[in-house]
Amino acid sequence: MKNILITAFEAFGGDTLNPTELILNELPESMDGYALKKLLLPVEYVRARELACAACDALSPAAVILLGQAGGRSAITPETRGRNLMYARIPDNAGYGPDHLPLTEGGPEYLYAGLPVTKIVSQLQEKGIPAESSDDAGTYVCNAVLYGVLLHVRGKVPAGFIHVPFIREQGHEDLPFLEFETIRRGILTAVGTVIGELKTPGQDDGS
Ligand code: PCA
Repeated sequence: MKNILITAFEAFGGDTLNPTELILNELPESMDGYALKKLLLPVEYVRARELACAACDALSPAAVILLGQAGGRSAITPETRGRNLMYARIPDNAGYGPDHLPLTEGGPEYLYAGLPVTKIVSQLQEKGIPAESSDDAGTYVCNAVLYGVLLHVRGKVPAGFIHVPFIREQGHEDLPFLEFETIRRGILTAVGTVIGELKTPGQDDGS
């Protein structure tokens, strides 16, 4: 069975949970003939990138789906690109707080995700799940892993990142959130979209 690597993050920034960790635990072990290989990443610039790239080498996945939380957003947002920039508003969980440094010296400013972002968004919206594409994965650890993995796989493996909002249980009452069940259904749908694209590339995406 071919592998799909799916990563999520631990809690950070004063939160005691990260919705992506809960979602990772809820995903099935396999879907539609693909083994879903789950990896929980620390919210640390250096180690998260290293661990994600090492998993790509070890698993030779057919696709890589990276998940992270974007507090304050109100929709599930597949990212179109990663940026060669680290800026930490708060230090990462290892205490590292880079202030406008490149992720990879001399690397391209942007690397573009290989997942079918437009199709994921439309399939989520068809199910009534709030979704929109994003071209700004931030400058924190999520972007670092996205950029690092895209650089590592060099276009040979479709890889990308999906940010999800807070969930109610996190108690950020003044900020947007989605119900956990909505996000869980959304990520399952997105994984299904990626698998569909692997099986029949380029169908019904207008190309
Ligand atoms: N979100 C952070 C890092 C970990 C996470 O879930 C980010 O957007 O960079």
